[in-house]
Amino acid sequence: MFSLPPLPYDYAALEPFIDTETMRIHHTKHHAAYVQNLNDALKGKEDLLNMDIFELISNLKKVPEELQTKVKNQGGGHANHSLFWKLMTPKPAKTPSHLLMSLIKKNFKDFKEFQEEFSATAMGRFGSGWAWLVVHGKKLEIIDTPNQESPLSSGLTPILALDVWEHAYYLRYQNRRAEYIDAWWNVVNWEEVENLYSAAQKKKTK
Ligand code: MN3
Repeated sequence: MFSLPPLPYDYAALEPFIDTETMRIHHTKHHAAYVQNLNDALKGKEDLLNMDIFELISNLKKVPEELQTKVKNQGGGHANHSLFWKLMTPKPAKTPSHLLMSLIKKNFKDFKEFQEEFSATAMGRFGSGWAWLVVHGKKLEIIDTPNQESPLSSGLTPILALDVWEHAYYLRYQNRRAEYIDAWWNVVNWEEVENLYSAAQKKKTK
């Protein structure tokens, strides 16, 4: 069975950038529903229910064909939000560490250019979905996905995630997605981005 992971901070911790009520509803209603729906969809399939969520999403072929769409949507929702919470923090470093910064500069010219490209990708995602920084071979790339599709299902490793579904910002920002994106940069957990990058490197050399 999959379960809702607790937030690593309290619901008010990301104020004023992400408001308390949005965090509460997003976690206890939206994320919780993905977990519940995933468990319901996989009822009786103990082997799948016992998998790590990120392993499951990385290996959709292991799921019976008639359940793949459900797992992609509900399991993707669970995996994506589990990452998203950890990638925000009330006590962020202003910029990435030396290692991460040098990688960003190598792949995107400079930090400002990287932020602009990421924000533009998040703005450009039509309808619901996510913007991502992913590890693709030796490169870092910015991509977006529709709905709850995870980059993991395409063999890419996400190290930064931004939810641009309206439920992620509508209470405070209404239709102003750009303001939400600008605010979100203030709570990015760069330390966790680097942890995910390092884990991706270790996985590759295994
Ligand atoms: Mn969401």
